[in-house]
Amino acid sequence: MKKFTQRSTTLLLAAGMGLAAATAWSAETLQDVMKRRGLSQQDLLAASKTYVPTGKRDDFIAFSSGGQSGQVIVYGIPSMRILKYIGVFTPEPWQGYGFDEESKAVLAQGRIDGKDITWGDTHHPGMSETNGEADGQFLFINDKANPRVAVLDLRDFETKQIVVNPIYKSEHGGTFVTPNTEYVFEAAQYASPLENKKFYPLEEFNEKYRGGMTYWKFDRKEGRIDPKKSFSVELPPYSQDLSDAGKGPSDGWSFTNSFCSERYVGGIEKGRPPYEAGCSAKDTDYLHVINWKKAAELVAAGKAKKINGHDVLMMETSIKEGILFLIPEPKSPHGVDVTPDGTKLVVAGKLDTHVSVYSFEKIMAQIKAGKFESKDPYGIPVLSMKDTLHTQVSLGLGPLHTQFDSKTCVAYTSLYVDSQVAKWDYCEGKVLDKISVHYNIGHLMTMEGDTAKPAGRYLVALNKLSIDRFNPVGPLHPQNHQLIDISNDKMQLIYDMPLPLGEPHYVVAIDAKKLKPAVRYKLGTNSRTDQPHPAAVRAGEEHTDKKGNKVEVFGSLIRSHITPETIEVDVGDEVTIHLTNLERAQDETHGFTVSTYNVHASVEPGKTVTVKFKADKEGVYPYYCTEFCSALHLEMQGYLLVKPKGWKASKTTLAAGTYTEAEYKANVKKVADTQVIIDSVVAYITSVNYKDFPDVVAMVDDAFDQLGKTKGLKEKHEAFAAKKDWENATLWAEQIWQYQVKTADLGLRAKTYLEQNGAKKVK
Ligand code: CUK
Ligand code: CUA
Repeated sequence: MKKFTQRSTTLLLAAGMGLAAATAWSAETLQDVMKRRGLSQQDLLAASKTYVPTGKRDDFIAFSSGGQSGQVIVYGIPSMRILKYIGVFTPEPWQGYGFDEESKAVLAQGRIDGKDITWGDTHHPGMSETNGEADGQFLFINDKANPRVAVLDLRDFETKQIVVNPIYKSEHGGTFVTPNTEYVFEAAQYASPLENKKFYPLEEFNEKYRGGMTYWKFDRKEGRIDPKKSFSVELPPYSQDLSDAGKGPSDGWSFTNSFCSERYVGGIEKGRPPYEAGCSAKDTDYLHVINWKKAAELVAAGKAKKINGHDVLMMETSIKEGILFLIPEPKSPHGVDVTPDGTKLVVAGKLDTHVSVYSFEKIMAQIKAGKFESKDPYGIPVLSMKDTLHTQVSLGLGPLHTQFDSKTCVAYTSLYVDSQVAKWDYCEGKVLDKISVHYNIGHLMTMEGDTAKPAGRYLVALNKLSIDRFNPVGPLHPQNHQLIDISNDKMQLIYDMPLPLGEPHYVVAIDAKKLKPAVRYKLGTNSRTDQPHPAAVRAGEEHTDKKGNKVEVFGSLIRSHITPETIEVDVGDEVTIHLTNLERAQDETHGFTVSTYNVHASVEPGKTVTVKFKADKEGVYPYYCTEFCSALHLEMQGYLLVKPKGWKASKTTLAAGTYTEAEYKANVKKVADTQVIIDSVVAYITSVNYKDFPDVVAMVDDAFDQLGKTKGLKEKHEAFAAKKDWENATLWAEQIWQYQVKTADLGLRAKTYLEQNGAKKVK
């Protein structure tokens, strides 16, 4: 230990005096590297389009579904560097998600029929919008397997809420938002009886099984979905699929595809043709066109029926009130995407080579004129496909999803079977360019490409197979997100990114400048409710309460100690530990765990987190900080002592250390030397325009916070020294130095930042 601290002083001195190692330059030229690595001009061009130099940031931030991991993956574009995994439907240990009480409460909202469901099949992230444009405030994502929707707040990139769909057993067409995020859509997928736990045999499929479309009311002020103000529209058992919200002229309407409108129920085991045959036998399926604004009014007027306590507008009512229509669409469609100007909708039929572009104006004209070509078996008016189409364009095999460019009329459609992206003009109806991807593309995504104002520039192809793209890692391959430059007439493939967490069906991206995430919480925040945590403490307020067999610790974390450092309980006690991270410094997260009790918390600056467990095993259990937060991180430790029944202590004093006057004096000198460094760093910082750098101002604030903690400690060690208590004198002097190290660490970080970012001398 001694050795280490002396070395640290030397390091601090060296850094403080600007003796940092000089940068070594390689003598290799670009040509050398090209030759050595076998790269072409085209490769270099691609590399220079995606490379983000150290210290620089990406232009766009992507939120990808984590597929079967039930998480969200955040990455930067164009570098494709992964920035974060966010636990949503699934526990995520690093962030303590599912291991602390606050996040367990979020996961518990997603329980179904009283049971925990700790995985999710996430498909479609959706960003909140204001006037049809991505606003960077909230993210929504759906769980196809267990019909749920989650709300994430982009101030801290945390999951805040999970809502369970009250009437479906599966869903898919979510989460799509209305232009001002009034509602978040969730469409059913595999039809089932809407009443919970109702059994009907498949023979009653047509009569008793139903699909639907749910409109979750989003309360932006609260940052939460309001289930009481949410409603659904009952739909036929047609396997509703992807959806989109109207915008501009079509605002107030929603569009939902369907497949298997044949209402086939399979039975391969009984010798019946399988679903795949029965669900694609007819040439067309139905596009559902719903006036959600009017539907909301009808629900408000009491015209809905309560099913499982949830407002459902029954088909009969929707037909009578004229808010629900169907339009035939080509065979087994997948995506439906409304153009940025809201005048057209693009439908891709998986088993057709065409994309069909419908005109919203024509749809409205037909509805107004009451011109319906027929009715479906449930009495829903069916509009003529021919009379509502704007154009059809033959793009290739297996068109799935469509996204839009910042250039007018330009769209990109994924071709699953062809393994290509087609660039085409949806106004003129012609193909502009095609590029191969690897392989079998599902969704594709352009920057803010499903908003009213797409940002263009890049496209990400989300491929289902990666076969030969990456180093083999066993039979389960990574997914392949390919980045394509779309700023020119010809598309250029510039990067392959393996994603190893699950099948990310869809991803959305936003201009990074629109995101304004916080760097710390207000001291004592429960990050899952955004409310002050009732068990938060400030420095000096830490305490432990014991009532009967309940032990409640109100503790704190700060570099580099946990308060308290000993927790004594009796076997069988229920232990609750609340911890507040008192740090203000950026990125000074502390983690917390207790050996073998399956608890973990990530406590970011300002956050208060609770872990809870029953101390049902007598013994000694170390607890510690799980984030390497400082030079003395390993010493950020403590003991949970679980005493056996009827335990009586035989010794009452702790073993004394052996310290000498010389050691005390050495510590006092170390403190004085370090203060010289701190003073010189402070002199440098205040000699330049550091106040023009907000990040530095935060670091300087934090540095002084740490230094402030030395107050009164000098008097303390001197008083012990006067009594020749060398242990206490030495250790309190050491503690001053510990605070100094943290101060100097921050100060030096600030100094380096200023030097590298062109700080200027001030008078
Ligand atoms: S779906 Cu998977 S490729 Cu869930 Cu949007 Cu199309
Ligand atoms: Cu705190 Cu390690």
